[in-house]
Amino acid sequence: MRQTWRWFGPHDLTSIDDILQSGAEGVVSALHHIPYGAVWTPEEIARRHREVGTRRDGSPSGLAWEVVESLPVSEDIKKQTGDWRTHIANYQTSLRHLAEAGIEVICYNFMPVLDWTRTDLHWRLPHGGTCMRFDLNDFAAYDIHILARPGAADDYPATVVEEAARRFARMDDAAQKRIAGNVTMGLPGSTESMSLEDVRTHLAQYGAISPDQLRSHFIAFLEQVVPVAEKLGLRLCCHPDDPPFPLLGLPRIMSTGDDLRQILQAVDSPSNGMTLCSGSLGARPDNDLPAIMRALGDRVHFLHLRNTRREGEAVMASFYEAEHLGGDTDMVALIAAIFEEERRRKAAGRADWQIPMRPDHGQDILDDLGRKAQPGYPTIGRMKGLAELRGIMTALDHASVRYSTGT
Ligand code: CS2
Ligand code: MN
Repeated sequence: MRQTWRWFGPHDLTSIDDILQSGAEGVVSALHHIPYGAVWTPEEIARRHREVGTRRDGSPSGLAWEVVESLPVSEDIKKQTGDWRTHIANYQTSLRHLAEAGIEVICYNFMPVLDWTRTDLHWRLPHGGTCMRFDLNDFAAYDIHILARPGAADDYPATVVEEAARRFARMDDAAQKRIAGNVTMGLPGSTESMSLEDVRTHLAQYGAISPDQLRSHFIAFLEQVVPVAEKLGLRLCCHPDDPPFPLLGLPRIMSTGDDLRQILQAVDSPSNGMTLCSGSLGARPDNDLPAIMRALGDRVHFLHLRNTRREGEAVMASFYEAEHLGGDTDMVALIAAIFEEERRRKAAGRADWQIPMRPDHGQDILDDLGRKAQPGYPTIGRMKGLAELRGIMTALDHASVRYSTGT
């Protein structure tokens, strides 16, 4: 695996100098200031390349921008409305520019309206640090009572509907605003959330789009961009839904191993790949991460390694972001499955045998606390996560060489 680190650009509280100290070998970044649907120009791409390659004192960092996360897919493309055809043409142009700049791995997602969704961005843990949490009862309180989405109560079990009503009754204005803000914070690179009116407008626009229809829009998009990516030698990789179940009545179509398989098969090219995000998929009990890696591994072009702890065995349940080795996903088994895939690729002579990984979110610990980092992206918590993951990688690697029984 190639160890990488997500960097939001010059305003990121974690500097390029800090990233060097994490031991990461490469950088994951995006041009967050360019509006969705617009072209990423060679000049803007070159600027980010230079920023990644330079330390605070002006000397070379030795790091390169290796993975794009994300080249966003516009809401118009997802809904096939407005300028969606132009947006697809612009996407193709951006891919060309990225290929010319030598970047091969391009992550994106196909989640309508929201990216990752949590109810609490700083949930206090027994050890004194904080993490992000999705509380189903709080989320239902937001959906049914704060957003007041018609028919929302039908989407939750009766016990959740009752608890949501109790919680809502105890919330003052500030608490309601906090939850409403947290729920829509997950838009990458943003520190702002959407107003209730914005959310209602977005939901109304998705009104009649079924999961099957969204899937067909997704496939139409892939049919246009994958051949271009293939010609350019790029690897596209779709990030799964986070959390991996429908929210606010919006369709979600990248939540399970079967969902991923369908999309990979629909446009059957090595350039049509996925980002395996263990924290996203792992929030659902019927997703077996090592099994998904073994089944779909040859199309996994990027890895997000983190862990969640579920509270309950229902598909839709509360969870929090656990320590990287401390959640429901067996990280050792998952890394072993990744190594197996890498060995297979290496034996087949594939140039892309080493899959880039990054520690996805981290808990806020020590000096992270009170620092206004992008939620989920504290410096120290992620460094701890990366160090733990690196420990497993080193141990498995070492064991396969030194302690192999030779059988
Ligand atoms: C990321 C996602 O912060 C995160 O949880 O994994 O925001 C991810 O960048 C996008 O969904 C990928 O398009
Ligand atoms: Mn992720």
